[in-house]
Amino acid sequence: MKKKYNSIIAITFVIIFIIALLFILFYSTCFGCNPKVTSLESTITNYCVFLTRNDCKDSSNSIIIDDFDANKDGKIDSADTLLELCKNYYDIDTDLECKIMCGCPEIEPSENTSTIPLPKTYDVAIRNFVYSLTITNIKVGDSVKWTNFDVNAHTATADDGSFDTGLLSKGESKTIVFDTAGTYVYHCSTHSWMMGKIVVK
Ligand SMILES: [Cu+2]
Repeated sequence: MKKKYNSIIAITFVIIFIIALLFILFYSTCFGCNPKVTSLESTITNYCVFLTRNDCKDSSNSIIIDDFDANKDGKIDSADTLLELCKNYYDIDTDLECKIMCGCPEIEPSENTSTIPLPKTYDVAIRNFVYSLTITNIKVGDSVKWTNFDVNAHTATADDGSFDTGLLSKGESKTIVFDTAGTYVYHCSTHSWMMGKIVVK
């Protein structure tokens, strides 16, 4: 009776040992599961930190992650950007939502820049001793480009000395940027009767 009891204990231990061994074997080799697939979520979390630090304002979506299972189908996908990966993996529709999920502030930075009009350049031709535009209305940050088409050299020189194209020979041009609002009357330094005006608002 005691001998039978001992053998039952022994068999139980052997079974427990085998089960424990199978567990260890299963988790160490993962039986075909890809560690890259299982670590995607932690990778995204890690890259989120990177995104929040460097890329929240960057709409170019530049962080590339190689070889992860973006579609959760158990297969490794080719290289993708962090935001594409993040959107696929969490079924998120927009870059912004993914950025917010990563901890970026809820502002789409591109909105600010897109509403500011780009600076323009206005052409003023010099022909037959005349500036083609006598009054040029521009905005702060815009530029005026003078081009001389005469054989004689001309300048566009501010009366108050704030700008000067210098002598422009035939075919030469000079661009001046106007960063300060105001009215700028100018003339040609070699032909004082030639006059023009720039109004910067
Ligand atoms: Cu002149």
